[in-house]
Amino acid sequence: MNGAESLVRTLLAGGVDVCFTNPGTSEMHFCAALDKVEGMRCVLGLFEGVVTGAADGYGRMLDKPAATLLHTGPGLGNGLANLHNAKKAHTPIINIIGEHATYHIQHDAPLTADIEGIAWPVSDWVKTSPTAADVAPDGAQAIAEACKAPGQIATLILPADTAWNEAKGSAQVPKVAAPAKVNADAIADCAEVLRSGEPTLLMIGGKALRTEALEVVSRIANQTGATLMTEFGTARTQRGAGRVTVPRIPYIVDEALRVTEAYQHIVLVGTKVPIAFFAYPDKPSVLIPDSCEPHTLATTAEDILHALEWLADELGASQTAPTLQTPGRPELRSGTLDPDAIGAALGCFLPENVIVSDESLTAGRRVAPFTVGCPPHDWLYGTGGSIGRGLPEATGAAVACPDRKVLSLSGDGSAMYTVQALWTQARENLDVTTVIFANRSYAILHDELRNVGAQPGANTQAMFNLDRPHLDWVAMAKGMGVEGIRAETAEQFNKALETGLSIKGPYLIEAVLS
Ligand SMILES: Cc1ncc(C[n+]2csc(CCOP(=O)(O)OP(=O)(O)O)c2C)c(N)n1
Repeated sequence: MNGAESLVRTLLAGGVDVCFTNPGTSEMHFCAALDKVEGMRCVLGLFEGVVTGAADGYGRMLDKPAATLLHTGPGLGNGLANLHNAKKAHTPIINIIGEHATYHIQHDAPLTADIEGIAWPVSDWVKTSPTAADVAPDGAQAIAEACKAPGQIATLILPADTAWNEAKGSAQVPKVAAPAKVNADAIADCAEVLRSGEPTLLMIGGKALRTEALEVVSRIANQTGATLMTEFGTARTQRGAGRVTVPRIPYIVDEALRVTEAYQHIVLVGTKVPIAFFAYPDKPSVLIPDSCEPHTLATTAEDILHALEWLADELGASQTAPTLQTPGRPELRSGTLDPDAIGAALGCFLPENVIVSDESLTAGRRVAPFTVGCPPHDWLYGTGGSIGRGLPEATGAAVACPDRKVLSLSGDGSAMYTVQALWTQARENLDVTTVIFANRSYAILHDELRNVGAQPGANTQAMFNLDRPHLDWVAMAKGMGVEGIRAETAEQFNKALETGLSIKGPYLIEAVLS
């Protein structure tokens, strides 16, 4: 068997059976091996940002890595933004990057590039396999690295001759250590703070946002009087009726500061001290007052559930009742189609177990609260601030969870970065309903211009408005094989959403906002 086949066999034996791909010539032996060995589902993305974003969505939902297959430095480069998002989300991913044959690199052919240099900033582990015999053990190591807590990006670079030369066979994945347990000092410190009666904010992120951990967090808060809040960009939050609802810290600096000013302590669980998305003149970067003392219970890489249960035990909170969300759906709206009308419709129709991929930005900030009382579901937010995440992420989540409906909420600006994801959804017949918030602008940038104290002018209007011409989302969806409809009133949107959520397969709604 050649190196490529040894890698495919290693991946499959290691439980990696989905490959989001956009290949080229240097990956041909790997492609051939994917035909020769059965068992890998290969999902084509028509731009590498779709490939890497889909791998992010897949890994967030299954807590296990998919592989990506990308073509040399430029292909990897096209996928960087969503690898950046995935790294911030601690999503496990294995990138396989084709490279020229080892002896060809010296000649500086057109596609020769510093692939390791491109890979490192968005990877936790990078290796170029030197020979065919190394490919399988390196692949096995890549799986182990990706699976290390809290989830890592492993990038394996495969020179073409290491793929076509003779190899020794597949390799076994080394044992991956379980997440480290927190030490007794962290428990004692946080217990003391929470017992003190001094105003304390319990800030949670990462795996603390899964149902079981959330219940323990709520027991602790109810026992001690601490206030609960989540980080702003959460990779995956389990929410809805019967689960614990926790508000997010606001995006706007002044609003966040107003929320945190009352606290003397902040206890951190799977997150860091909250930091402003951007710096602004005369505003702080850190979103807690100087007088507020941080205490870390558990980092993202540590065993968060274990730490919370230990702390609850220490505080005598193990039997305290958690506060669980009561079920409830809002009334449908009529008339003007604004974010509240969209929120009400989502709250009215959201099906049980749906996965919501949210890149709705300015409009979406008002939408999520309408859905807290809906049946249990997962909500995926942006973690890395790089837009063009939503449509690919929804695509990957749908591949990961074929029995669950996926609802993709996206700003029109964000959706245009990786619109090709719709084609993958059509080709794979993925059960994704996409809602485009067509405000026909980069609305957030209008706000940010005011936030930095500048005045709008002709050039900022030209840079921030998506008019001249208007984007025709229904036509674009149709061109990629996805049925779509435009809604301009609340009534039209309500009907379109009900339709989209009731059919199985991709569907797009262009919500033209007033
Ligand atoms: C890769 C990348 N490029 C550019 C930006 C800057 N940026 C942030 S939000 C935004 C516009 C988003 O527009 P849209 O999705 O329509 O949402 P809206 O602001 O209208 O709510 C841009 C260009 C970014 N965050 N990431």
